[in-house]
Amino acid sequence: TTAVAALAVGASVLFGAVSAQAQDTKKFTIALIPGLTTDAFYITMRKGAEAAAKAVGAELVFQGAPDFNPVQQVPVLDAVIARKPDAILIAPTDKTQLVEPLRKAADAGIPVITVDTFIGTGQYQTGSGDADFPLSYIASDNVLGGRMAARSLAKAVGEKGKVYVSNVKPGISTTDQREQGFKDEMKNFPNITVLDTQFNDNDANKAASQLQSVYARNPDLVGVFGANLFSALGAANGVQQAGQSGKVKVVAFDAPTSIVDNIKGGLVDIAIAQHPAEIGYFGVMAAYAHLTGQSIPTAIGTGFTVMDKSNIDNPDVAKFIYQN
Ligand code: T6T
Repeated sequence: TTAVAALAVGASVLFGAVSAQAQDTKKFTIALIPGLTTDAFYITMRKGAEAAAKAVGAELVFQGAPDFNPVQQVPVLDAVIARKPDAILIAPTDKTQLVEPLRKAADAGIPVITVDTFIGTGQYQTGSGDADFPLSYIASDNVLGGRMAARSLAKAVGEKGKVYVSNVKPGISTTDQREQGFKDEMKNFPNITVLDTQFNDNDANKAASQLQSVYARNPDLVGVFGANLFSALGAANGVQQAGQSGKVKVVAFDAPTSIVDNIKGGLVDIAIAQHPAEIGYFGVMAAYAHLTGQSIPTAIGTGFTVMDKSNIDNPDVAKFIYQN
């Protein structure tokens, strides 16, 4: 009997090992839904996500809409849920409008992690029950980013004069927080007046014409903060079209190659580059950790690199220019 028992133990150890290995080699499918597909920020995020997926042997599915809005994003999300991936990473395009569509994923047992933007308050797993069901939020500190932009712009304009924020639309967590941080920080500069925010709906052409109208109404305009890639690009183009290159200072959020060209050409003073590849990488790693039974942090903060003429050719800085 002892020999039989030993054999049985041996077999169960063996089977245990086999099933553990089978579990280890299960190929997880992780979906990444960006804010929109044709944005160097999300294209770069995808590269980081793919690197992480490769490292853990997961499959990454990248599916998104052509424009940044909930009307287009929700059907993409529904289609992804129908494919039953093991986890969903998503940059929700609206703090409130994506709550119920994402709850469907959570109710279907699909873990949800938000990257870049958040839903609700962005504080997850608190037991509030409203929009706290995502497991983790992986992103830049956007309030801090807005404060950094304000300090840079204040310095560039000699701490006085009229400035404004070129922004996308209210309801997007990232750009709302950048504007918030910017305005809070500007309270430290009593000689700077922050004019009304101009909302461009993520359309660079609209941002450019808004710059020209604001300038026409305020010929003493000294600066503009472009709160995301398209806002910044459009505002910079508007400054150029108004013939004010170098006179109306531009601080840009995000760092596509076009903004880098504008830094080199003197149109843009500073770009605050996010680290989208880092967001994608840690997003996939967090999903994988959860799927393999590890606990994960409810928030992971990623970095910034501030780019200007003086450092843009430094490889340690240039590696954060967004990819196409
Ligand atoms: O600024 C990024 C992103 O952080 C934001 O949520 C939306 O706009 C960008 O994708 C840039 O276009």
